[in-house]
Amino acid sequence: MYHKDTISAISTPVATGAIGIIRISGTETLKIISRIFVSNKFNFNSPVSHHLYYGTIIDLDDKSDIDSVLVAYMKSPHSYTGEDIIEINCHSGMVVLNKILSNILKCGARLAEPGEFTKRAFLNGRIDLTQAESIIDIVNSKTEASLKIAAKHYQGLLADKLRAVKSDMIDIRSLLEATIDFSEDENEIMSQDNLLIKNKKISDSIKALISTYNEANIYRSGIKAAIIGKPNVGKSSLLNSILADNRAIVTSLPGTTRDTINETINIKGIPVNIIDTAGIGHTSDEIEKIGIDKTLTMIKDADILLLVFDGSSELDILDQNIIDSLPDKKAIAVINKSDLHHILNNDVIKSIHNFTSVISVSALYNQGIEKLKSEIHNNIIVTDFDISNNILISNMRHKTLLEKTLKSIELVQKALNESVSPELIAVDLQAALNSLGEITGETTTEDILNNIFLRFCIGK
Ligand SMILES: Nc1nc2c(ncn2[C@@H]2O[C@H](COP(=O)(O)OP(=O)(O)OP(=O)(O)O)[C@@H](O)[C@H]2O)c(=O)[nH]1
Ligand SMILES: [Mg+2]
Repeated sequence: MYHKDTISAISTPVATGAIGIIRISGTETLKIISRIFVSNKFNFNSPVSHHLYYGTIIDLDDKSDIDSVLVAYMKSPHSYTGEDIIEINCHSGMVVLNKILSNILKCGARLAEPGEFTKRAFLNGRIDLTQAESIIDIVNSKTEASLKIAAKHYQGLLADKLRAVKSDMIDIRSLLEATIDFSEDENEIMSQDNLLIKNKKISDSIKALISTYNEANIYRSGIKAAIIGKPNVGKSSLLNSILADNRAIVTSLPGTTRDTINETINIKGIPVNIIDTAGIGHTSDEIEKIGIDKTLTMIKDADILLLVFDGSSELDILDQNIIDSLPDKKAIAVINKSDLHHILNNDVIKSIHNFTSVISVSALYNQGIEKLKSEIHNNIIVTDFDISNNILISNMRHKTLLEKTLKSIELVQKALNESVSPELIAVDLQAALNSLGEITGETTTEDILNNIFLRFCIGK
C-alpha cells in the first residue's frame, strides 16, 4: 500500500564529514520546511524548483539556530520520488543530523523506511523495478565492470529490452485474437508461420539474456579463490604477492598459517576474494587441526582452487593426498619457488589431475603472478561479453523470471506447432506476459516489492 504521508530520513552516512543530507518527500514538505528554515530568498509558498537556497535550520521549540544549510527544492512530479522533495545539505555530524531530523519529525513527517524514497519513485512511475534494483547494485559495485552493468540497468536499458519482447508478445496475442475471430480466414496458414517466427524471436531474445547471467553475476558478486596445498609450499607468500602487500605471516616453519585470511582484489573487473588457508598435512597440534578443518570448508565454498606445489622438491604423499581429495571444480596448479632449482615435473602434475592450467611462479620474487591472475580470469570468464555494449542480467530474480517466461514461450511454440486452439495458446502467452511483467514491476506482488525495497538503506 502506498501511504501518501510525508517521509524524511538522513540520506548520507550518520558520521563526521563535510556534508550530510536529509531528505523530505511528500505533500507536506513545504509546510514542514517553512517551520524550521529561515532564509531571505526562499518563498515558502512557491519556491523555484531545482534551486539551492542558503539559510538556517532552527529548533522548533526554542527557535535557536541549529545549522547553516543549503536547501534544495524539487517540485512534484520532477523529483526523485515524483513528490515534492526538499534536501537539506547541512554539516555532517551525528548530533546535527539527528537534531534536524527530529525537528522535521516533530513537524509531522514520518521516518522513512529503508528504500521508501525509491519505492515511491517506482510507485509513481518515475522508474521501473529493474531501475530501482540497479540502485542497490550501483551502491554495492566492487569494480568498474559491475558498475557499468548496473548503470545500464539504471538508464532503463534492460527495461527497454524487456518492453520490446513484451511488444512482440502482444503482437502474437493480437494475431491469435484475429485467428479466433476470423478462423475461416484463408490467410490462417500464413499467420501460423508468422506466429512461429515471432515466437522464436522472443525465445531467442530471452535465451540471449539468460545466457549472460553467470558471467554478469560474477562481475556483480565476485568469486572466491582458495589457495591450498601442503604446509610450507608458499601459500601465504603467494597471497602476499598477489595482493602486493605483506598481509599474511610467512616463516620457514611448516604450519605457520592457522586461520584463513582473505582479501578481495580486482582482476580485470572481477572482484576476486583470495583466501589463504592452513596447509593440509598430518599434525597433532590442536590449533593446526582446526585450521585444516577450516581449509576443507574453504575448498568446498571456493569457486576456483589454487593448489600450490613447491617446485623445488619432489611430489610427495601429502601433495598426492590433496590431489586425490580435490572436489570436481576448477583448479589451477601453481608451481611455486621457480627461482630455485626445478625438481618437480610439470608434465607429471598435468597428467595426474585435470587441472585447468599449470603455472610456474615465484611468490618470493613476484614472478608469474600476472600470468596467474590472467589464468584465474580466463578460467572464470568463458564468453567475455562486451560489457560496454551489451545489456547483461546479473540479478537472480531477473534470471529466474526470464526462465519462467521462457518456459511459457516454449509451451506457446509447442502449441503453435501442434495447431492447438488459439484460446489455449493465449493462456500460455498470458503466463509469459505475467512473468515478464514481474521483472519490471508491472505484475509484481506487494510482498515481493516490500522484500526488494527493504534491502535498501534508510534514506535511499
Ligand atoms: N625461494 C623461495 N622461497 C619461497 C617462495 N615462496 C615462499 N618461500 C619460502 O617458503 C617458506 C614458507 O612460505 P609460506 O608462505 O609461509 O608457506 P605456506 O604454504 O603459507 O606455509 P604454511 O602456512 O605453514 O602452510 C618461507 O620461508 C618462504 O620465504 C618462493 O617463491 N621462492
Ligand atoms: Mg601460510
